[in-house]
Amino acid sequence: MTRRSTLTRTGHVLAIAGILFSGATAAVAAEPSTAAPAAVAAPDISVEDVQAHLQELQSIADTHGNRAHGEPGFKASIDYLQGQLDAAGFTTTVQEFDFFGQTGYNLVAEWPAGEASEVLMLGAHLDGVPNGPGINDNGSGSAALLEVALTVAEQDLQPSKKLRFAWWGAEELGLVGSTHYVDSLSDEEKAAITGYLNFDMVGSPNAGYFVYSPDGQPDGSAELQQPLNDYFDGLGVATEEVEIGGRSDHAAFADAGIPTAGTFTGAEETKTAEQAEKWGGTAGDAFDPCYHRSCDDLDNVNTEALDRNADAIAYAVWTHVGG
Ligand code: DPN
Ligand code: ZN
Repeated sequence: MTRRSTLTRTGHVLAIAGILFSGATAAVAAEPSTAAPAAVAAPDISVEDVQAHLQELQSIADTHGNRAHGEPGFKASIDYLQGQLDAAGFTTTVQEFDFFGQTGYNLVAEWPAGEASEVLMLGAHLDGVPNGPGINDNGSGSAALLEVALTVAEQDLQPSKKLRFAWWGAEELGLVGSTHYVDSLSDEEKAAITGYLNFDMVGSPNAGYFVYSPDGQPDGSAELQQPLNDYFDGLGVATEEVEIGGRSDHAAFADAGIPTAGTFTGAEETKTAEQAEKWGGTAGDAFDPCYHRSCDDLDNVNTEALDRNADAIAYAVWTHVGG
């Protein structure tokens, strides 16, 4: 795995320098297992299956040059996920929007079982920046969420609410797809969404274990967040709360008054000595030295972080809507 200690900023429109980290929420000795804590019968998501989706996204980027908004590699990424979800029995919709003279796409997949009056939504942005394959940012969140959705289907989960998964377009250009989606909902449809969980960068090579701060951002929800925290607590992995503000796709939901939560393993910020002590990895290096760079490829993923986050997503789904 290639790791570089310097970071070339790439002029993306989402400056993330304003991210604030607040104190540790737990600090317990790490344990090797990633099995879910016993109380909820959530499945252990196969990280090999998540990696297989990442391989597909990498090969799409290899074929088309990238997976960015308006480029054929983005639409090919949408087609790959939609094919998987359709075959598993999801009801899928591709929502088109126009941005910068190019057609953008959101993929929405609803699981047919479950009471329709209440909806739990989970999302990840599927687009990358133009100059790389975008495997950690955000193939990681996209692939983890896809595998959780496929596991919902495999287990034929009968949830207590509708489960709706979404993969957003044009996040890298200013949260365009997710904002378009929320704007397209009626007041009634917005009111039916009881929460939105966001997964953006969950396999950073020099990983940190960040959970969205319920207090530090508009409409952060402690109740929605809780199972994600509980999952890491159960593994004995310390987490820190992070205030992501308007820097990922939960923002449009938060603006609409919908409770939000999520996880994150870090971008271009530097890991401190204290963080390396509790999480391993390299103090003084970025969490993701390849953030927005051409080296954000298959080698730029921490398998353990990806595995833990995929399992945490499943644990949150099964805790919130039963199984
Ligand atoms: N929004 C991410 C990106 O796509 O560049 C970076 C990021 C993700 C920042 C999650 C904070 C939290
Ligand atoms: Zn990005």
